[in-house]
Amino acid sequence: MKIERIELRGLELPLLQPFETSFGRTDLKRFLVLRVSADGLDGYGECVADPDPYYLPETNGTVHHVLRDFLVPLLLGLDLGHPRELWPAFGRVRGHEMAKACLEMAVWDLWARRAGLALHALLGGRSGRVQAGVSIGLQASPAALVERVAVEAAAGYRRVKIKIKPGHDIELVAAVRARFPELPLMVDANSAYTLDDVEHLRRLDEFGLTMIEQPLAWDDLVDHARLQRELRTPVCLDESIRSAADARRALDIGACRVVNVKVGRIGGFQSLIELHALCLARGVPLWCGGMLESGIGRLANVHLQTLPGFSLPGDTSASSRVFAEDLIDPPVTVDPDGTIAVPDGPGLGHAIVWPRVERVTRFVESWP
Ligand code: OSB
Ligand code: MG
Repeated sequence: MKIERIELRGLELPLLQPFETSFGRTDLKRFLVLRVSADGLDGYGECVADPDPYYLPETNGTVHHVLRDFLVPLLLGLDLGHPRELWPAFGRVRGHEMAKACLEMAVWDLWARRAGLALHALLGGRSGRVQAGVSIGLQASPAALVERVAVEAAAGYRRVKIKIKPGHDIELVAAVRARFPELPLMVDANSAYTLDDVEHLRRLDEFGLTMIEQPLAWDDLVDHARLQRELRTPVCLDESIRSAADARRALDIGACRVVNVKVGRIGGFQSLIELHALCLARGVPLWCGGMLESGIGRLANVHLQTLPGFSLPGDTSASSRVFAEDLIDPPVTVDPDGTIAVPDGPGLGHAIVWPRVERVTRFVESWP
């Protein structure tokens, strides 16, 4: 297959509620979407980069640059026998995982549609349902957080994650635990602590958390290994794992006991397939993170969680928690039993509502 046309759009979607983490606060999602075309069909990819480099180094600007100047010309010169060939073909470009992943995702979607397969089938997954979990941002007060947790628990989510940062941690966990003693609960620090906080973080051990996500630096493995030796609570890595090789190194030195995977953070589906095989072989629990994706990226997350190594509920929640109107129809919904139906139609499996995409488009660029 030769890709004939690639279109990049910059979109803006307001969030229903501001989302606050240790690294910042946002109430408008500004992101890139790609459409690739061949043989009269289109495939779609959503990029997880933000306008700023506060989660990881890539931004919408760096993704745009790397796509336009390197990855798009490379893809337009290929005759693909399978989308798995893209990951090694992109190998000469170091880093820029988010840029690689969104272009690769669009090609996998197009390939699946052309083959009449659901994306999960092309990835080696199954149909059926996946377990939903939810990530709750920092709130104005512990009481407000407990109320948010109550709403999500009542909606059926099988695991709740709350964001923490220094000065807003132990008392938040204590407040949620006091009201929900049995709820599967975890925390995510987005790199807000250092090894000086080991004694403080040890206080989390008494709350029976399923894990603590990315407590230390975004690019660290060694200090996390030291911290994990001091904690009973399992450490889960997010930011620090940007490839299957990173996951292997992290597991080899005991930097984590659980892995959060985001396809945009590790460079795409082929990289995911390799990381997934590693975790499955080593019996390491794996779950799918989220980046407040619109329906395009959200559906991709639903499909990939059908691979057998995804043993824990992830961060994929209902579209309606995040956006007043998603770009897909139907949106992603969560049943009262806390599960999401996996679409069986070709590719991502739900229609992309093009007039909505156009309404929220701020710029378009296309190649050739
Ligand atoms: O660390 O998992 C994270 C959102 C943006 C950036 C980083 C993270 C998150 C989330 C939200 O936790 C998960 C979601 O609902 O998509
Ligand atoms: Mg995280």
